[in-house]
Amino acid sequence: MERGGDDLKLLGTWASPFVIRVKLALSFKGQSYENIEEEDLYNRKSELLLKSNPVHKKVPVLIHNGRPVCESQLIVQYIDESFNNTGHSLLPMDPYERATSRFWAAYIDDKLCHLSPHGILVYTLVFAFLNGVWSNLLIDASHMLQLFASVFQGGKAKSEEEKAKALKQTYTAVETLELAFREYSKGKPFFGGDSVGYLDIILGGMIPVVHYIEAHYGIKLFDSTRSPLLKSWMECFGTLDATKSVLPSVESLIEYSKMKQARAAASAATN
Ligand SMILES: N[C@@H](CCC(=O)N[C@@H](CS)C(=O)NCC(=O)O)C(=O)O
Repeated sequence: MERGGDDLKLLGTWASPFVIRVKLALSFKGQSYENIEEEDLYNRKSELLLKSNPVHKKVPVLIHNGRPVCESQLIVQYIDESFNNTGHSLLPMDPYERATSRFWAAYIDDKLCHLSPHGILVYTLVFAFLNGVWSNLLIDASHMLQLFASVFQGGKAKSEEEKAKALKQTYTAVETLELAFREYSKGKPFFGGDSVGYLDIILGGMIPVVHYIEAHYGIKLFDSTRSPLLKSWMECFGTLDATKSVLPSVESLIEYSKMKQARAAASAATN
C-alpha cells in the first residue's frame, strides 16, 4: 500500500513483540503499509528476509521505498523521524530526555526481552511460544521455571534456588521499571505523559505476551502489588483505538501456541 508517495512494507510474524512495536508506531503515526508475514521463521526464512536483514536474519524489517531498516527500536525511531508531520512525536524533543528514553528502552530489551541473566523469563517464554520446540515442557509454572532455567544455563540442570533467583531478577527489573514509569509519567497515564511516547511503544509490544503468560502460566508480570502503575498503564494502553487494532488477543496467541506445539510434536514423532 502506498501513502503520500511512501512505499512501506513490514516483514514480520504477527505474534512477535518486536514486530508489534513497529505496528504500534505505524499505527500512532497513521501510516498504512503492506504486511508481509514470514511463514516459517525458524525453519525456512524467506529470500526477502535474508536479503533485507543479512546480518541478523530476524524480523521485524521495515522496507521503506525499497530500503530496509532492521532492529525494532531503530525502526520505531526511524518511523518517528521519517513521519514527523503526522501524529505527535514519539521521542521527546529534548536531547537529554531522548537519551534517557533510549536508556530505558535498552533496559526493557535487556532485562525483559532478551536472553540474558536477567531477561530470561520473558524471552524464553516468547521463544518457546513462537517456536513450539519445548512444547512438552510447557505444562505449568514449575515446568516453565525449568524451561527458562535450562535454556539460560545451556541445558544444564540447576537447583530450584537458582531457578527462583532468575525469576526474582525479572521481578526486580519490573520494580525498577515501575520507578522509571513513576518518574516519567508524572502522574499521567503514559511514559510519554498525556500522550503515548517511545517507551510506551517499546513496552507496548510486550503486552500480548504478558497477557499470554498470565493466562497460560498464571504468572503476573505486572501486578497491583509489585507494579501498580505499570498494571494501570497496560490496561489503559490496551484500550486506545491505535493499539486495539494492532495488539493480538490472548485467545489468538493461545490458539497459535497450541498449533505450534502440535506441529512441533508431529515433527518430533516423524524424526
Ligand atoms: N533485537 C531484535 C530482535 C528481533 C527478534 O528476536 N526477532 C525474532 C522473532 S520474535 C526473530 O526474527 N527470530 C528469528 C531467528 O532467531 O532466527 C529487534 O529488536 O528487532
